[in-house]
Amino acid sequence: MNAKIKKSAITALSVGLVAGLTLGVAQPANAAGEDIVFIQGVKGDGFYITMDCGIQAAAKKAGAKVTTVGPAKFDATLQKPILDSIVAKGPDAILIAPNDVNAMQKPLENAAKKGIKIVLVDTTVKKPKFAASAISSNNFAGGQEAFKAVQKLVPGGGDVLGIGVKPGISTTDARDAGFKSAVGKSGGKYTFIGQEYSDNEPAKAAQITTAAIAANPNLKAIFASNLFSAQGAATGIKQAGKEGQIVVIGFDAGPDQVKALKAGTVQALIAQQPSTIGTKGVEQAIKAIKGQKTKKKITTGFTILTKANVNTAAGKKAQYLSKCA
Ligand code: T6T
Repeated sequence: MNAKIKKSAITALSVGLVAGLTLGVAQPANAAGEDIVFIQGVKGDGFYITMDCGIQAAAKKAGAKVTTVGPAKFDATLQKPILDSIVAKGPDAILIAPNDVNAMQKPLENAAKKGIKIVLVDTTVKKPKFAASAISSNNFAGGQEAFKAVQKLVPGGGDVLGIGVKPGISTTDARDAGFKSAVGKSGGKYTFIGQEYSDNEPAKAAQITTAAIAANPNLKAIFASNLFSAQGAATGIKQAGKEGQIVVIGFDAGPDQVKALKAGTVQALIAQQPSTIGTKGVEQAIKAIKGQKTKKKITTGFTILTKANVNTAAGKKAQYLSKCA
């Protein structure tokens, strides 16, 4: 029995006693279906938009209601008050992509203590034990994949640079670590010249890119570990006139990134499966609400998009949406 049904059962009990009536079966307050809230990592991001499409489709199928909210920036100081206000309303479950591994730990733990089922979608926190389920890509492996793409595209070796988002985001930190570790194990042909952070601002990623190109004549490849960083890296490459000479591998496959791939500014995109993450998130949340066994950890896959497969059926299916179909 979830917290809301418990609440309504108590209400029914007290109303029945006061009125001196025979008690019937208590109806849950949410008789129309489970009441779930999806808190995105950030609003307006093709990754979370696509995830929301999967969430809404799964909710419709299950007869549940999902309300979607999110902070204007990928920033825990903006996401925490949103979480607090949602928790105060007492939904049955929350699907959330926490903005920071530390800052969102306690607020989420407290929400779970109140009986709200928590499902982590995409990002996680330091100790996710309280969560009914955590669903994400294997982000470390994604970073390693990115380096494999570099090896194929630049077999002669050279300097490579990482552009992440900011320390404390589980996903991008893991991708950055996976990439760096793969460079380290590659036998010395490639030099990792540093990890930069875009703060999720394409303009900052562009600036980092042009500055790195100016300072490193042997720069051969850039790994940009999320959508906005990759978008900015592509802009920087264009501004420096280095299309095709410096390889860019971007994580995610938003419409803008796909355009850059087709134009030859970016050479490979690692597309995640946000819609599947969302669908599975709803499924696990409903199981948790019903008191059924959940899967503590679910890992979803990738599609590596290049010019060669971007227009195939599989390539098209892997691309993110700017709105639900
Ligand atoms: O890469 C995705 C997501 O997986 C990550 O946690 C944050 O950035 C994105 O939303 C893309 O912008």
